Amino acid sequence: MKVERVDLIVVRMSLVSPFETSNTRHSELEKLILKVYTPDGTAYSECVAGSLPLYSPETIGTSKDILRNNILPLLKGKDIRGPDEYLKVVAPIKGHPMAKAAMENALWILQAIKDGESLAMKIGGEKKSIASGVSIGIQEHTEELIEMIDSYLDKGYQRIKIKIKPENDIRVLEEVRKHFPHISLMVDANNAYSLLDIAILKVMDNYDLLMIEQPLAYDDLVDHATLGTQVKTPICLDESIASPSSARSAIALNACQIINIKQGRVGGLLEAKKVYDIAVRFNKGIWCGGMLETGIGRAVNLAFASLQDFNYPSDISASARYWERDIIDTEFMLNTDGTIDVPTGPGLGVEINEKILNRFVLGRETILL
Ligand code: OSB
Ligand code: MG
Repeated sequence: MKVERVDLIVVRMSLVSPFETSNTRHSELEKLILKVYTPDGTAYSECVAGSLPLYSPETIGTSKDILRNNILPLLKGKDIRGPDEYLKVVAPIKGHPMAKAAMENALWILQAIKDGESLAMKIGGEKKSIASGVSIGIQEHTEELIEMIDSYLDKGYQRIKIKIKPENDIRVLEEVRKHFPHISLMVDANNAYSLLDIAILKVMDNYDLLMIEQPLAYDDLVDHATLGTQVKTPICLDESIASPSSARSAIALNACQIINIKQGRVGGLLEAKKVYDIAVRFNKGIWCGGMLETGIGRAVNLAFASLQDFNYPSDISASARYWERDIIDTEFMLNTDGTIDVPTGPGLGVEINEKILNRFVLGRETILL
């Protein structure tokens, strides 16, 4: 595949309801979309970086910069045989997994289209549908949270994840468990605690949580390992797993029992498959995380989540949970058994609506290779 041109398109889109975590609150999100041109065809892909470095060090700005000045120049004039070769070509560039993943995803998609296969097939995914969970942001009033949980349970989601932060944790869990004593429930702290909070974290053992996701700092495997000796609730890592090698470190240190794998966070589908393989080999729990992607990125996540050995519900919810208007026309629906079907058409298997996409554009930069 010869990449001849890439458009870096920044869009702003409105969420159906504001999303609050321990460190951000958004009712709109900016997204970086790539349109990649080759002589064989074009493909869209999505970069999962946010506009601010609050989830990881990367941003839309750094991703554009690294793509324009470092990744794309390395592809110039080369016939890249596939994601494997692509990773070797960009290997000298340290870090920036989200920027690398955005381009890698496009190459997978182009390859899948060329071979007339779905992306899921291309990466070896076998599941026809995936177990779906929903991630709910921090709510100002717990009654609202209870109502939201109730309505998501009604729709059939297989597990509920709620965001927590200090002051918004035990009190909330107490209420939620009072209303829903037996549901599959987990929490995500997005780094909001430290080992100084060990007393609070221990109290969370009383709420029969499926897991606690990323309680401590994004780069602190050692403290997560220490925490694991003090609490019974399984620890799941998200932000801390930035690559296959950090997955190996986390496992060697016994820093987690479960890994939330986000292909964008670890540098693309090939790297994500390595994390998956490592986790499977060491009997760790695994599920596919999300970054409030547009339909483009969510189609990639669905393909990834179709790998056989994912053993917890993933953060891949129905389209209706995310955008007022998505930039794909295909709607992902929640089946009554709480699953979502994996697209089967060639490539992403979804229809991108360029008219709608153009309506959301904040800026577009064309790079000719
Ligand atoms: O921490 O898992 C997270 C969304 C954006 C950034 C980080 C996270 C999340 C979510 C939502 O929890 C997952 C989704 O449904 O896309
Ligand atoms: Mg998380």
